[in-house]
Amino acid sequence: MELIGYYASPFARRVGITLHLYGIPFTHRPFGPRPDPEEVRARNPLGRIPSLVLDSGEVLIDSLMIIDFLDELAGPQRALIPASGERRWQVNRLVALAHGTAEKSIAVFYERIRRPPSHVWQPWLDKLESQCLDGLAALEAALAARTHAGPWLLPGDMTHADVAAAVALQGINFDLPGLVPPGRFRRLEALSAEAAVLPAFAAAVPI
Ligand SMILES: N[C@@H](CCC(=O)N[C@@H](CS)C(=O)NCC(=O)O)C(=O)O
Repeated sequence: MELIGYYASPFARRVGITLHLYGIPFTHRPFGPRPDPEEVRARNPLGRIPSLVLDSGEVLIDSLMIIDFLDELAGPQRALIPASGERRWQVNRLVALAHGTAEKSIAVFYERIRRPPSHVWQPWLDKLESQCLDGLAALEAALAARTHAGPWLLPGDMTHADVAAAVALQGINFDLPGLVPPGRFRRLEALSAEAAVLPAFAAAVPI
């Protein structure tokens, strides 16, 4: 199995971390859409990362769909989300929030870095940045509302929601230094620090 996409992408990184957490062997091909457009487009007609190339040669695209596939491969005992029930939609609810926050952060990144300064529309950039911060604030509020002990968003073991939340915050701090002042989302920072020391996170660091 081959994972296409560098870990500076929060979407590729979450897939890489999930593969490591599940103990699924894979080869990482750290291509990116800008330095390696042909390599990326050869696996994904949309020219985006991540893609997962299966041993059969079949290619899966989009981190959410890839992780859904990996959950089945890992099986119900190891999957970071139950197959059904309330906890499943609670995990997905929080993943959507964290994943959406990461999407907004990438939109900010493209506005700031890729667009010529003369073509940046500041009110649009301001809106994207505040959507990004609002997403983080909602995750922080979810952590503040917990009635259970432990570092994670939901009671018990770490779920996809925690991985997605940690990846979103770490990705924002990597791509957009200064956007989030340290201490602003201290519960989320604590969750992120807890996740960052796990071998799966350490094996998939953005460069
Ligand atoms: N919904 C997709 C988003 C993937 C995505 O936007 N990847 C970015 C890198 S972080 C990309 O490849 N952008 C290039 C482009 O859209 O042209 C997923 O979850 O995998």
